[in-house]
Amino acid sequence: MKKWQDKEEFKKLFTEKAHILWEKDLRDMTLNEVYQTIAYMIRDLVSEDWIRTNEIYAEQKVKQVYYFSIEFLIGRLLESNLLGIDMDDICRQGLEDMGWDLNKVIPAERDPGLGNGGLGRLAACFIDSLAALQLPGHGNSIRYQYGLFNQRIVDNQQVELPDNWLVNGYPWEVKKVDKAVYVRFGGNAYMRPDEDGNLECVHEKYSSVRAVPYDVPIIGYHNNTVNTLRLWRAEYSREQLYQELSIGDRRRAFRYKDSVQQISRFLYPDDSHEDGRRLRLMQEYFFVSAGLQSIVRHYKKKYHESIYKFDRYVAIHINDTHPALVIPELMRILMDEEGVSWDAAWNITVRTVAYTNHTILPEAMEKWSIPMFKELLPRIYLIVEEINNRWLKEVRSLYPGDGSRARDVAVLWDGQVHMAHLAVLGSHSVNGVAEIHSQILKDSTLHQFYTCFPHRFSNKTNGISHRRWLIEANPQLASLIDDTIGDSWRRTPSKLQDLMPFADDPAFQEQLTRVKKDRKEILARYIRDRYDTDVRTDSIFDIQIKRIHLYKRQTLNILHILHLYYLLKDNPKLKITPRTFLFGGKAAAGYGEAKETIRLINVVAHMVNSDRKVNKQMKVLFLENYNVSLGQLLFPAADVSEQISTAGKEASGTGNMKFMMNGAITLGTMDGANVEIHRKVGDENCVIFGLRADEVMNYYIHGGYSSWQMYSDDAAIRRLMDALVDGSIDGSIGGDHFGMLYSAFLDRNDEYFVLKDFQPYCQAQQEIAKRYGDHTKWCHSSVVNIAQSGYFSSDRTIQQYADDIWRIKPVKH
Ligand code: GLS
Repeated sequence: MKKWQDKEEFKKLFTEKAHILWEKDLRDMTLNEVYQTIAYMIRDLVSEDWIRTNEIYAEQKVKQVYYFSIEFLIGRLLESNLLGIDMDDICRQGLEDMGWDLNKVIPAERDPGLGNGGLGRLAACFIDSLAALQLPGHGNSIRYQYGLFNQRIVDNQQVELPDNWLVNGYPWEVKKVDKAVYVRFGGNAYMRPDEDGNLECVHEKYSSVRAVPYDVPIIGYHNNTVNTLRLWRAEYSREQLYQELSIGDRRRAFRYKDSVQQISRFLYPDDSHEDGRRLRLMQEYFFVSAGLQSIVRHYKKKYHESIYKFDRYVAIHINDTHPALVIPELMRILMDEEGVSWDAAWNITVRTVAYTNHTILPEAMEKWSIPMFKELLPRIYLIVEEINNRWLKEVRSLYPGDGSRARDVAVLWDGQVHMAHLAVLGSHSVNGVAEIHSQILKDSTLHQFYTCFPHRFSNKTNGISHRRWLIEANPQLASLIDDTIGDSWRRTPSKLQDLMPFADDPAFQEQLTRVKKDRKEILARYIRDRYDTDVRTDSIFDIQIKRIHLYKRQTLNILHILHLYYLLKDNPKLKITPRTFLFGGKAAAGYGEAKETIRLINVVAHMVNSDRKVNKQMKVLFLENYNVSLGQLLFPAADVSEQISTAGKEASGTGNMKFMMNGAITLGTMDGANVEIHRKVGDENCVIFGLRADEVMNYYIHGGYSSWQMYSDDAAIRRLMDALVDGSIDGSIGGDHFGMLYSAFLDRNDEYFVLKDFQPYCQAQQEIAKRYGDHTKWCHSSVVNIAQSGYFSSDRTIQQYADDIWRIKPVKH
């Protein structure tokens, strides 16, 4: 890896680069230009290694994995890349000499919002780990012109603004015009006999879309590996446009141009929810087809191996079902373009593809209407139909007379294409993302498939990049850890375990307290600057940051806050442990209850914060526009990590791991990866409450829960519910106030058991206060959490994928 020798060389190169890029005096440069200049300098340093990495993979003909995901929430790259090439100190010093502060330059980079939440962020942590472990693996996705919307709060409500993240250019990407491919939509497809009497497919009258790749280097950590994140942009094909124009149909020509440009324009702002829109299906096929075509082309050009050996050299991973069209698309390429028979193509496909399921919420299971699917992807539809026919024939012969089987496992059913079924059928491996989630997949969601293919199923508990979420986000804690146990944990995060003996060490506890206090002060400054509000850094920082969703139960949190407020109002002498409750997260624009939850939080926050009788003891804030960079400010400052989803609903969660790694105590239900966090740290070092997943399931199946009963039996709950609709918290007259939420709790029988878990949650909160009161014990817990968090590094997760699913090996150079 090339490096800058010292700060003098950095300054010289910076000046040269800045002059070429901006043609202006250094003193006139904006912070964004400073950031971009350094980004291009980093590109210069890594470019040889980037080329070399690909050459070595091809020379040694190693098996490579391609991670297909419709989202990669990569976050800002300047700091992580500087850390990766170990040039952060030189850069900082050089900038300082020239009058700039690196800490001020870093935020000048726009945070690319190419994802909604956990699923997209997981993909980003995974490619980070692949490069860190020197594994041959790359990402494949879409270069959205607009990322997830920017969130503003106006009159307590969420307002969505476009995220034009590319306005100033994106210095990390390289446009590869020569690698463009064409993707076909629409037209007619049918089978006809060729000269030898074999059936061949004809696909005619289709529309062509040009897919142009933009490559982003994924730089390994202190090694020479540079992998690639390939993002595809849709462009119209000039040939097709001219053809349409030459026929004289200008309207049609411009409609074509417009519809093509739509494909890579927006990221759909839904998380764990599908709405079956045509453009989304176009996006899915677009990046899948482009990605696969480029992989096959590269394989043929560089590996010089038979297409029948494809799966020995290529693994393709599909991150949820959004890229599941990989299965019929690979079949199409193998059969229509490479002349492979159905059976051979199917074997190659299944051996190549592996699938991860990320949610079991029924509303998130992707399904497409058959007529729409057929019209948009006629050739792919023929293949899916054949997959379905062959499969149902097999199922009927295995289970004769059992008609309901077909319904449970069909790919085509009830006028719809069931993507999860397609994904399981066309993959050799299916995994969930936390133990409890993988078990639920086997026991219920995909039970029928599990009985047919038990060997395909496994668990791979999620992880997070400790480089971004500890080394980069919390340098104060990282250097305390270095001073205490050495720095080998940076490469081998399981070594964080070595902190265990320091859990009761008074000197270490004191330093840790200092670090936490520093981080709370940094956050408090941010809050003061942006919201003109003071928060006490000696209060418990209790944080819930994640997408807003009924199942994640931000409502439970805010109802408890309101309850606490009433307790203080009812009893002015009451003293509680001071608390700062912080929320952050976006709601899908069309998700009414989620948007109402945001409004409720803001309304309660306003009431509490402006009440001088209570606001010394508690403060509530909703922080706007939660994203990766804001996360890097919040996780290190947390005392309490709110992980309070209805048990059985959160597949894994990954925020829970980021909090833990930064020494926060989990306050959570037995859901997702909380179960494993609890197992690692024990009852003494986290606080667990509420219904268990099997109890929740029992209520769903057998009934027996009435939220109206809770309402009549519990005066505290009654008061809270009434407050939602009587105008007392939003201070207005008339209207239905928070009627939508009231109705979800009471008229719709509280699907997520907020009222049922309310009292247990209040007790858990009391337990938190009690434990916080014993500072030594609290510190002990904090240390245990950090020490045990190494398991939740995505390096561990990726190693498991590499060994058990992809069968790929590191390539050292
Ligand atoms: C999600 C799950 O909801 C999360 O629990 C999980 O941690 C994440 C990554 O596996 O995937 N599924 C989804 O559609 N969005 C998510 O964040």
